[in-house]
Amino acid sequence: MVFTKDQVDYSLYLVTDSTMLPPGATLSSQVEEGLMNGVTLVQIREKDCDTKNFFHEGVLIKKLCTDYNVPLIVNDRVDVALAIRADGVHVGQDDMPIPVVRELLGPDKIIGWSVSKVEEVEKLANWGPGMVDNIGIGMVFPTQTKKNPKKSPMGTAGVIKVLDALENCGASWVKTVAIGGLHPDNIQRVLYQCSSTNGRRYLDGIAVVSDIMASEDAGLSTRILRDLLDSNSYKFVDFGLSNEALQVSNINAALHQVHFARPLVQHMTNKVHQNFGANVTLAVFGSPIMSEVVSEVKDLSNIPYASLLINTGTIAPLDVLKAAVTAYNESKRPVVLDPVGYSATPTRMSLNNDLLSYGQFSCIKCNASEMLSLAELSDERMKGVDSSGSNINNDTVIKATKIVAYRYKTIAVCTGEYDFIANGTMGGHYSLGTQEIRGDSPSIPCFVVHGGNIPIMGDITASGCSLGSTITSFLGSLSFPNEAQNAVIAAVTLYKAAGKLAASRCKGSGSFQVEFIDALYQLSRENIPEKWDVKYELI
Ligand code: 3NM
Ligand code: MG
Repeated sequence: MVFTKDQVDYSLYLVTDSTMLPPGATLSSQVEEGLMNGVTLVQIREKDCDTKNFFHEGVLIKKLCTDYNVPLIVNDRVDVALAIRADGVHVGQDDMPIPVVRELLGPDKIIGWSVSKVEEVEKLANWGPGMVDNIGIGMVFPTQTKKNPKKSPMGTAGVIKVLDALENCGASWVKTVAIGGLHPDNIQRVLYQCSSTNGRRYLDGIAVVSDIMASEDAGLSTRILRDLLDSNSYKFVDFGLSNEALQVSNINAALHQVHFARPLVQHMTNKVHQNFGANVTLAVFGSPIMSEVVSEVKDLSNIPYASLLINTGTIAPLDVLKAAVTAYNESKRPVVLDPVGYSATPTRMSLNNDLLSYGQFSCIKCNASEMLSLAELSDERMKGVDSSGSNINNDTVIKATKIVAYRYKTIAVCTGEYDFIANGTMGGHYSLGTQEIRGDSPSIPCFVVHGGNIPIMGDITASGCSLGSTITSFLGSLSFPNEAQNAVIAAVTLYKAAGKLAASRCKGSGSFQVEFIDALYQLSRENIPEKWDVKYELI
């Protein structure tokens, strides 16, 4: 069988490594288990094999692949690929130059290249079609498989940069797989999060080594990966906790639902926010817990209606935050991020970027200057602009909010005189390849919540942070899919209404704090949103 390039299915790409085989397995037996259960492309990658053995193993694997009608790629060794009549070659950045590989293999063979940087994409785009057919984008996450790696993990954000570069360079012919540390617990998130910003390009597949090669049951491991790839839907929050729960279709119902569920809201937040945030949470029917202990995150995340707020104002250790996000993601409970001072220092930026690459967030809430930085739209002029003195125009803020929502597949909330809420979750759907265009950042829904400025909000500490507590309470209470957007709108609207009421009653910033808790308490219990002097609408 000779494969034409456009017939290749990149969805589940198995890369071999015979140094990690479990007892009783051989290279061939593991590959065959993979082929029987959904592997669509095989690469022999044997770093410690002499030429004779590489050739003989190659002949065996080539025969297997032919039996299963799957193309075979050889890593590095153009000579071995030619000798065993493989379908192509994969090379890294430090291997034989691509134009030479192409010359040796001829125009019809498949050539793959390991890529991690935008410059490398520009290079392959300059070569034009007919040179590189596919790229392995990696390493995405840390891995034990690649000994002495020359690059560090790029996270999903790094993959997105490469996909964007392919779009910007017009390299539409290049197929993409992500590689490095990919396993059942993260592949759906990778497929879901990794799309180009213009919405045209998704990964064509994933490549794995250890998940299959080191598995005691390679067939089962492959099947699990295959099913996750094919499901096309990442349920990162599992609603449906109780039959008694209300369908949350408006603010009134959302408030009823928080009242009913009394969600546990775990805070990993800054010291200034802790006390006020706990009181705000209680006022909106939530049950706050302030804990930054790794050993209990799993237990807390398993409590019904648990939700997590991460606020990076006082920076907790990254490993604690990562453990918490991982636990809540695994328990399929909501996680909200408040990236306080995102671009203020490189430390904060890299911590937040790490979190965003290693987890899935249901909501990201921040002020306009943080949102612009997250969206990479801010320039020097905007540095240091805080939420209160903001002079950034609303169109730019809306654009940034939508970019962030879309990039992180989340609900992005940007606070200010007008609060903007953009929903980039796409219902949890993902797909492979470029054929299906699921919308881009300008096309996602965006709402505005307005009711006038409340300047005194800026005169007390932790008022922004405690909106995070409120949103997290509302999200934690949910029981039905597709309600998250409404819950976030309800939380933001309630918060603004309480702010206005408190501002009308207080004597100064001290009594505003007290009046604000009272107002939240009162408005949640009365639950008559029609009477609030705050509106929201789709823009
Ligand atoms: N190439 P595992 S990472 C072979 O970044 C390889 O280019 C990488 O192994 C790259 O699936 C990698 O066991 C190893 O993590 C991937
Ligand atoms: Mg190599």
